[in-house]
Amino acid sequence: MSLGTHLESEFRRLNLGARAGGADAAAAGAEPPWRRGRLKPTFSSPHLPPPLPPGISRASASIRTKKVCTSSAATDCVAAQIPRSDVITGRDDCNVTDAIHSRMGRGLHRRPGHPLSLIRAAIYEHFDARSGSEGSSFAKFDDLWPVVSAKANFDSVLVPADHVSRGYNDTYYVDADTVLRCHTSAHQAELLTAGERRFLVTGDVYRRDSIDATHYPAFHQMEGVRVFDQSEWGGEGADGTAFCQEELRKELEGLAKHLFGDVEMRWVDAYFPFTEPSMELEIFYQDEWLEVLGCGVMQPAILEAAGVDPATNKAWAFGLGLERLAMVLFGIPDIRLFWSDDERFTKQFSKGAGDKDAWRSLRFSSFSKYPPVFKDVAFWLPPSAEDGAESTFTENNLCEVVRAEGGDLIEEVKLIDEFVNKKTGRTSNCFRVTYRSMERSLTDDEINGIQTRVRERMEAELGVELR
Ligand code: FA5
Ligand code: MG
Repeated sequence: MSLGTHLESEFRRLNLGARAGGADAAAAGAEPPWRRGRLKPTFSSPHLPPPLPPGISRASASIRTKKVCTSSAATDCVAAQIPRSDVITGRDDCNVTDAIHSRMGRGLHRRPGHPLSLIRAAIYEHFDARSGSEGSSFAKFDDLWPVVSAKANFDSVLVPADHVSRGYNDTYYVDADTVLRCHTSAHQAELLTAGERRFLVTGDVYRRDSIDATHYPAFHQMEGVRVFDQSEWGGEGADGTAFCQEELRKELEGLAKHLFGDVEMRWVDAYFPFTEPSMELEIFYQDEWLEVLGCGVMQPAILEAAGVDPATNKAWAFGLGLERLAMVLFGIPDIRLFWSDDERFTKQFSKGAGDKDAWRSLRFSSFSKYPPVFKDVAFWLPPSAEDGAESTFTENNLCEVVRAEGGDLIEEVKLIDEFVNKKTGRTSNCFRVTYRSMERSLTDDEINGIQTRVRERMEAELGVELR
């Protein structure tokens, strides 16, 4: 699959990878042009860094976290640990918001008795057991600083200069050269260069994204990398890439079995700039296929730039979504719950704190389902969005505005209608915003107030004409 096709088809899911085959690819390829036209940066002048050869970032080389959250009380761990001015500069080349800053530094994946920490430990258990039998263990990193150079996040893993993920529409930039990492792959190159050959990196990552039950703009990934030398795949004549891919497949199927026992899953061909071949693993959950991880055989150029001879070494790499796996493992229905301080949620998992086997039996039981409130907003796109030029209106920008006003009360933002007025040629969209609290009933006044502010900001900031 060409990268061009990738750019057209993959924006909605905001993946660094795109499916290379199967029914989903056909569906994605059928995306109408007005959707493609939305793939524009937020800022009129995005000042993207020029393409650079793969290498190690200045910023990410020094990023072992000094400010660490170890408390199990959520309120002790708020973002005060990362000064606002470190990530919100007020300049044009910064698009980090207060809503995002408020998620930083929470350390959910390290917090005892949090589901993300429990699943992290359960995954470690799998890799520790594997390496025990092989005599060499996986190094584990879970405190690498999430603010990295654009070079580490993109260039060091060969993301092309024109790749959609680099845009301000998709990634949070602190400045033109510095981003909130959008994947843990940002640390591959520096760790390989530092001599690591088997490692796991767990951390919070950030993406401007759509809003629904399985997407959140701050989430957690675990990266895994393992390098093999040619003695392991049988020397010169043998196919090291095929060997590596097979090892990877077995490793991840073994992990899925360790976590879930028998679960319905499938492999889907994928594209990532940093692996070839590439695959994604999906698990059948709540009547749908849920993508839980991307992986593949590392591009030789990444090894080479890190001082590892690609002629005699091959590596696999994977990046898995911890929330998605924890949703399946514990039966958590909505990704917002991971951020909840409601004791009816946190207490269900805190008993896992000192018990290494607790994850095997813990299941989330819904404490209550409060009614949703639906609000539709219909508008004409700004003319720029229609002629394919850079536009202030994109779905990600809309989601950012909605989230800024509604926070975690927003359950979903979904396009429900779109048409072109034949006379004027203008395009109309209608989005449905679903409001629902995980913790209480909402009042009409409260939601009307939020929706009014959303509408005002849509006109003022996104250039749309409300209908
Ligand atoms: C990546 O991020 C690649 N870096 C993964 C990778 C690593 C591939 C190494 C090859 C080698 P992707 O964009 O598909 O790929 O994200 C990986 C996983 O993160 C997804 O499968 C999903 O489980 C999770 N994820 C992605 N976006 C979100 C989101 N907005 N909210 C929650 N989870 C998400
Ligand atoms: Mg993906």
